[in-house]
Amino acid sequence: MFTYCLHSAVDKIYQTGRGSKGGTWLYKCQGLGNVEQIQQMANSKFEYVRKFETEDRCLPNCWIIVRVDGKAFHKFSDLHKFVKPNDDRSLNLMTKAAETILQEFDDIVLAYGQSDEYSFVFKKNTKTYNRRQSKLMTNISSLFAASYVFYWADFFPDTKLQYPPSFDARVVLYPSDQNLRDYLSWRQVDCHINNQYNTCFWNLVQVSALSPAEAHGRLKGTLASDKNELLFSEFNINYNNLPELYKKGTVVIKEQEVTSVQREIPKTDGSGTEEKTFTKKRPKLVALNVDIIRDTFWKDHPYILESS
Ligand SMILES: Nc1nc2c(ncn2[C@@H]2O[C@H](COP(=O)(O)OP(=O)(O)OP(=O)(O)O)[C@@H](O)[C@H]2O)c(=O)[nH]1
Ligand SMILES: [Mg+2]
Repeated sequence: MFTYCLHSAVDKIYQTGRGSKGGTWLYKCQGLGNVEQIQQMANSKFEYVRKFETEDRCLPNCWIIVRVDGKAFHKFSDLHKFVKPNDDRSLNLMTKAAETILQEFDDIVLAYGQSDEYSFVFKKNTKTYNRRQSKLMTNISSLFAASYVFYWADFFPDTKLQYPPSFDARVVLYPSDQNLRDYLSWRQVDCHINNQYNTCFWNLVQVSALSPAEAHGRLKGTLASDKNELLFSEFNINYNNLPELYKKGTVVIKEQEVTSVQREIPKTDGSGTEEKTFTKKRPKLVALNVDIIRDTFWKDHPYILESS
């Protein structure tokens, strides 16, 4: 509105700078010829309200993690008849949405997802959005939700989307590489624990026809080994043979893809052209269902922790 009034007040105004929210406004006027007058108008008596905005820049030199999580997905998954306890369509759609985020943000070096959540790791010294938390998390959660909807029909061709899903987001900072690895280990252990419990629970309900309360009662106080034993003895399921996608979740990384191209270039002595081979490196997204707790993954992909 303000911009509109200002525009109508002068013959011609060019705006430069970073935009209305927090940036410097610079008006170059033609016609009116009075820059000071325009600056006075820009610094209106309402301008002070901007000072109420809080500084939310992430600490320097820390890994920045943005984690998105589906809102009330217990309801969303029921309504859309997700396979219990793991629906490949949903898990793969989540990864597709995550890949959209990795493509959009160059400084994200890794993403890890399971169930209805995905964590995105920005390199330690990223300058993306000037490290502003609110910018990072709102842009990621909105793009994630938009992508989830955008690609829905590719993964659920026979299921109509009943309502727009949404995802919350939070930012967490980790100062050390070990903290970052422990965070990712925590999420992967969570994936395994939930998967083990849910596999037992839904077999008790769907195969043994226990009520949900009875199934909960049956699993109360059991250890991991008890659950594996239950799966094997009652349902002939060897937990270790379940898909890695269910047990480990998905880690998406950017690997350098090296491609070679042949080009005709002029010879240095000017006598025509010659064919030369050039190599090009570009990041390629790779989704893996592997252990990210042990050292092997980090040794195989050293550039992740080396990125700064
Ligand atoms: N059947 C099925 N359900 C899933 C799958 N992935 C996620 N869910 C559901 O999504 C829920 C995710 O858990 P939470 O994020 O803790 O719970 P929520 O209902 O999303 O609630 P808030 O995140 O607090 O809004 C699970 O408990 C399941 O009900 C899947 O592959 N199959
Ligand atoms: Mg959720």
